[in-house]
Amino acid sequence: QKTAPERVSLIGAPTDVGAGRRGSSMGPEALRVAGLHKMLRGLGMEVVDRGDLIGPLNPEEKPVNGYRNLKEVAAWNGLVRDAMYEALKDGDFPILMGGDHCLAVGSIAGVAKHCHEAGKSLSVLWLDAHADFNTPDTSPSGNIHGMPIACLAGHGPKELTGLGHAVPILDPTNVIQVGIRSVDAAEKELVAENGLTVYDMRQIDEHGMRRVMDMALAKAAEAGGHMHVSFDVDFLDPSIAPGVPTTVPGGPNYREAQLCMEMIYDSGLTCSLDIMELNPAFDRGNMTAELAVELVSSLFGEQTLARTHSNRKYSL
Ligand code: NNH
Ligand code: MN
Ligand code: MN
Ligand code: MN
Repeated sequence: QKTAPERVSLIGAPTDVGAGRRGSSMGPEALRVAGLHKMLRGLGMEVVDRGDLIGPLNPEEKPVNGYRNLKEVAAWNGLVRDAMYEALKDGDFPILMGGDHCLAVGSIAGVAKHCHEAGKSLSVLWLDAHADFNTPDTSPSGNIHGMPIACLAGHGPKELTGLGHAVPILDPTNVIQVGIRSVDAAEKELVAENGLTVYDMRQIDEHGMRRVMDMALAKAAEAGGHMHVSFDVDFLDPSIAPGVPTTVPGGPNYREAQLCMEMIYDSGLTCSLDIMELNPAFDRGNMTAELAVELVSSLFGEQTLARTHSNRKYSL
């Protein structure tokens, strides 16, 4: 039976420099208020809240050469990279509390450096409405939260592609996306060319979440080693998760999302997590943060009844 990690480190990155609409800078505190720490402790883990990183304020610039706030995005990502790497070095399971999704570059750069030194391979499970594979040539907005996977795969400004132990930081064929339903026209070609594995909403509709997650986790298991989960809260249907800056209708409902998280736990593959894009300025009360905490509890093994056969072995 897969057990939860012994110690979890929470890392707050209160910034929205990568987004077009402000407010994800309030995400870390909303997750604390929703009881993330208490939930994890209740599941038997030791929890260390490392507090919030302190980076530059949002200058609210217009895009320059296709990038909005690039200097500040790079500074935040350097801080996030170092914090994730340090937590893993201390033997902890790190949870990055974002912050907008541009910070996945630094988060995954820190994880990749750790994996490189430990001789472990790395796969990334990307739960999102968006593919986040834009470059300045394809981005409709210049917002870097739409570009992190492209940057990790080596397509982007050197300030970001160079943040890791190597270029590219991550092999895009080790990225598995679930929940996708908004990809910009020119972004589609890049996603196909770079060999990501993408399970869009149509596949969830046709096969169901169960089958999609079986396939997604089998792919991650094949890569072996360390699986990083990057959870963009806009993955969820806006009817249950309004507190994000860029809602897209037609996302996973409560039950589909919960099954997704339960199956991630069952796989026993996860070694680090991002909870991203939560934006209290668009929330009703704190309902989206509370839902995120509830879903993350499933990812860490909370279940209705003790299951004796829950630890599936995923293979292709
Ligand atoms: N694809 C759009 C863009 O690049 C939106 C990206 N927004 C996100 N991504 N929230 O997760 O501007
Ligand atoms: Mn998204
Ligand atoms: Mn995203
Ligand atoms: Mn988003």
